[in-house]
Amino acid sequence: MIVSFYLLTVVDCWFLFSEHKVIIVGLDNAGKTTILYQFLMNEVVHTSPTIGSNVEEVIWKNIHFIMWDIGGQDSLRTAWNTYYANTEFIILVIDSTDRERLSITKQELCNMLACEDLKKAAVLVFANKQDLKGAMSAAEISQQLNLTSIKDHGWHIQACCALTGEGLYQGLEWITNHLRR
Ligand SMILES: Nc1nc2c(ncn2[C@@H]2O[C@H](COP(=O)(O)OP(=O)(O)OP(=O)(O)O)[C@@H](O)[C@H]2O)c(=O)[nH]1
Ligand SMILES: [Mg+2]
Repeated sequence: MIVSFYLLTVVDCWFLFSEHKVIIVGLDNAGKTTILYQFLMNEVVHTSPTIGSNVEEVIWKNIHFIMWDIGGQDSLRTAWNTYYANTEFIILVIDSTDRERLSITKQELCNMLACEDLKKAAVLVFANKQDLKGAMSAAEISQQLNLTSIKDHGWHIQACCALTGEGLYQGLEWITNHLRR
């Protein structure tokens, strides 16, 4: 009886005992590196454009995430797929003031979701830079990206500001709830 209860608890909490791979993608200047280091250190770091990637272990509520922040410049995007294997979550970061390039993000998202390696990955979209005048709302971005058409992946969109940290942990909360399902 006690053994089966223990086993049940372990099975229920499997996600606490493993590492979860997260890739942070999005166009250059979206705020990916800023978000990664907010998660790691709770502070805003000075960033320069990422060439290649940064990887950090982020522990939140006893859950271990291995987060890969991948450079978003045009010339680097063709290499994104080298990071896809074993990814559980895609964090797609958007500069909510960058209306002109939202269609490029839409195409990149579409390409990612068609990849076999990301078949089981769920998507968290961060509508970042909500502090800036003229930022698109999460609802507007959701509509532009046609997120409701995504049927074969879990997805969620969260408005945030990486400079203050507002919204970031609500996003992580969605990820952890998704793991518990
Ligand atoms: N106002 C404002 N600025 C932000 C926010 N998040 C990030 N930034 C700024 O946006 C700029 C780019 O941020 P990064 O985190 O370097 O962007 P990135 O997505 O990693 O860019 P690449 O490495 O080139 O792909 C920096 O000057 C950040 O301080 C935000 O929420 N609000
Ligand atoms: Mg960066």
